[in-house]
Amino acid sequence: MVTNKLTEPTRVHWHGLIVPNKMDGVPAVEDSPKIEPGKSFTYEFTVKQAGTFMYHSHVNTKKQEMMGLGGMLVSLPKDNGEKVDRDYILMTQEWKLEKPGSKMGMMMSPDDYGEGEVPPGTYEVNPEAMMWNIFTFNGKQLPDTTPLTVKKGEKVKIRLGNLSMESHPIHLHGHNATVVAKDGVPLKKSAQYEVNTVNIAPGETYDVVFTADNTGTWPLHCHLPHHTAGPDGKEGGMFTSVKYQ
Ligand SMILES: [Cu+2]
Repeated sequence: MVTNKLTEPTRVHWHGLIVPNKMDGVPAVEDSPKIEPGKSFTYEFTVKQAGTFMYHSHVNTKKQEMMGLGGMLVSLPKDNGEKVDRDYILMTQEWKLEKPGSKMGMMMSPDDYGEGEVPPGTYEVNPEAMMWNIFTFNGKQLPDTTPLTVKKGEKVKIRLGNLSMESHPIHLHGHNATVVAKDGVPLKKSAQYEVNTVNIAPGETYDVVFTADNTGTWPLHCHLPHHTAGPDGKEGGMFTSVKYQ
């Protein structure tokens, strides 16, 4: 059941899941009711797919989705599928935090904080932005992202998803990983391929699997330099690490 505590209608879309039309959550074009403020709606459907999916608002998306109304959704087969030792999720998002007193607009003004320039504090998220100054994995930026811990010899899965406005080429140091699924669809063995960078377009999910065979602490980050800008020229933003215990 979803209860709408916003001041405007909303609806949840189950991104990548094949559900009855009424449950799909796009009231502008489907027979799929809006949830009005203060009202609730119970979604009912049978999940027949196993894999990595997402969910997000599909009403006034440029505001609601871009202010964070979304997340990732994993469905496991009854036998839990192919065994891995670690199963991690990384979801990419972008935000524009407003400098107090600045005039909110879609674009950056010279007075705005740029990437890596937002001092610690509490800010309004600009709901209309088309340019961003904070880039996050699971809602956190370096140094507050949580390293993905592994032990030597383990098989590690990372489920990558993108609910932002831009593509993010996610790059892993020290290992190659095999892309085993895209958009919740398992790839046949003959279609799987090895990478150390996977470019995730908005709306895509990728499952990659690698063997932890190279001890150390290895960066895992977006390869767009402006998305990993931190204060004083340090690394920040969409940046975490694979850390051997
Ligand atoms: Cu990026």
